[in-house]
This record gives sequence, C-alpha cells and structure tokens, in this order.
Amino acid sequence: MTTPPIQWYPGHIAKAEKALIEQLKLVDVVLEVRDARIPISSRHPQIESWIGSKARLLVLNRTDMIPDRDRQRWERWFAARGETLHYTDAQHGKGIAELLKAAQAAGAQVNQRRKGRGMLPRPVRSAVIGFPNVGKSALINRLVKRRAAESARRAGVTRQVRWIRVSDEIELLDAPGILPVKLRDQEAALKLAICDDIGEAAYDNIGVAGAAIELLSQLIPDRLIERYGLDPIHCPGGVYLEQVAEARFKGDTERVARQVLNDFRKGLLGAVALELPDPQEIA
Ligand SMILES: Nc1nc2c(ncn2[C@@H]2O[C@H](COP(=O)(O)OP(=O)(O)OP(=O)(O)O)[C@@H](O)[C@H]2O)c(=O)[nH]1
Ligand SMILES: [Mg+2]
Repeated sequence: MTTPPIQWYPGHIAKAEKALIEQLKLVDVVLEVRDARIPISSRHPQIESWIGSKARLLVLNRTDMIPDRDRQRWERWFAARGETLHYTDAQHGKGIAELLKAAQAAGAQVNQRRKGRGMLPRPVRSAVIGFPNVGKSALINRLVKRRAAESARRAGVTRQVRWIRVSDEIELLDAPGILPVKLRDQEAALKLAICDDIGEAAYDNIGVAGAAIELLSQLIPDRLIERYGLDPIHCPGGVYLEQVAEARFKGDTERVARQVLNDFRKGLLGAVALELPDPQEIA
C-alpha cells in the first residue's frame, strides 16, 4: 500500500545529535543499541563514522519481543560478519551482567594505555546510543541497578545527554534517541514507525498500521484472526483496518489503527520478528 513518506527530524533531535557528538569525544566505549524486532532497520547509518576507532559493543535489546530461535538466527548472522551480538531484555533484566562485563573489559584497555603513559586510571566512559525508544535508558537503569534515567513507553523521553556513574570503574552516558537527517529507506522507516522507534508526530497511524497488518499477515496470520476476528489473507492492510472498524469499532478506522499499533508494541500479538536474516546468508 502507498503511504505518505515518513520524514522526522525535529529541532530537539538535531540539538541532541550535536550534544552527543560533542560528548563522544570523551567516550571510550560505545554501546550501540538496536531493536531486536528490526536489527537492520534500527541501524543508524552515521554511528560508525562517529565511533571511529573507539571500542563498540553491538546490543540487541527487546529480545523478549522476538522468538528465541530468531534471536539465535541473528546471532549467527552477525557472527558470520565478525560481529559479537550482546543481547538484552531491559524490561526483565536479562543479559545485563554480561553486557556490563563486556563494557568494562573493552574499556580496561583504555586504562592499560593510560598506565603505560604514566597517567592515573579513571572510570571507563561508555555511551549508550541508538534510535529513540529502543530501550537505552531502561538498559542504563538495569546496568546501574536503580532508576537513574527516565524511561517510558514512547519515543523521545530522554531529552538531554547525561552522565550516570555506575561505579569507580564505569560511567554511562544516557543520550536522547537519534535519527538520520533523512530517512532514505522508506521500508525501514515504516518498520521503525511500527515499532514506535520514531517520534509520534512523524506519521499517519492508518498508513503505518496498514503496513503493520501487511507484514504481520505474512508472519502471524492466526494471531490477527484471533485478535481482530478477520482473516487478513489477500487483503490490503488499509482495507483490513476498515473491515475491522466496520465490524467492531463503529467504522472508526483511526481507532483500529491505534489499537493495532498499541497491541503490537505492547507485545499483545506475541513475540514476533519483523526482520529476519536471509537463511542463505547464515554461515
Ligand atoms: N519488552 C521490553 N520492553 C522494553 C525493553 N527495554 C525497554 N523497554 C521498554 O520500552 C520503553 C522505552 O524504553 P526507554 O528506556 O525509555 O527507551 P529509550 O531508548 O531510552 O528512549 P528515548 O529516550 O525516547 O530515546 C519503556 O517502556 C521500557 O520499559 C525490553 O528489552 N523489552
Ligand atoms: Mg531514553
């Protein structure tokens, strides 16, 4: 289906990006957080150039929202590309201790070098960065074992960069979610919108929910039937929403669209990966 292009780069994101780039100069290790439901679409194209030669850990968060076998597929896919995937579920506190250990180990080399130059050791500085709403602040709260950063179920909660001390050994930078200036790949932009990883005002709910229905009808048709009472087979997403609206919501398609997006984002349709690696590309 055709939806208006998704473009969203408001002033606060531009400001946040500037502040983040400034702070990155002080950083030893970058934790790049992606959304497990869309590990490729939630890759920010500029992060690599900002990181330069700094140590980087790739974190797949929200792993509770995809089936375990799909998480393993991604693990193999990234491994075949020489990337170690650190996977976490910040909601339930899984994978946290391992990630903290890896961040400390990556930063330990910094202090080795400092020692070599006759300098005193200092806490490893680690920045947690990624798209909005992927769970960066929730992850930080788990790493520091207290509610140090504001975290809530919508994009754009963190508005300013802020350092948070974990221990004498490590400090974390919480940063607002960042978006590329231009969302060139509209298929990726739709998935980001479906997952609520872009600011809300960026798109029209009916278009995005229709796209969600089309994706989900390929992946979990039975759960759509169960939840909305209609079979999505051969049905364009927008038409499906209208039919559900007629049958159950007094013709209010906008309400159905919001309901579908909410259901998906809250995990009420079950664990489902919107992106999977090509099986032929898994070594
Ligand atoms: N199910 C699930 N929910 C998560 C996970 N991590 C975070 N959340 C929830 O997702 C929502 C967003 O989390 P935040 O920590 O605010 O995300 P953020 O990346 O800091 O977002 P911004 O500051 O807006 O960029 C919160 O309601 C979290 O509880 C996870 O691994 N699984
Ligand atoms: Mg945040």
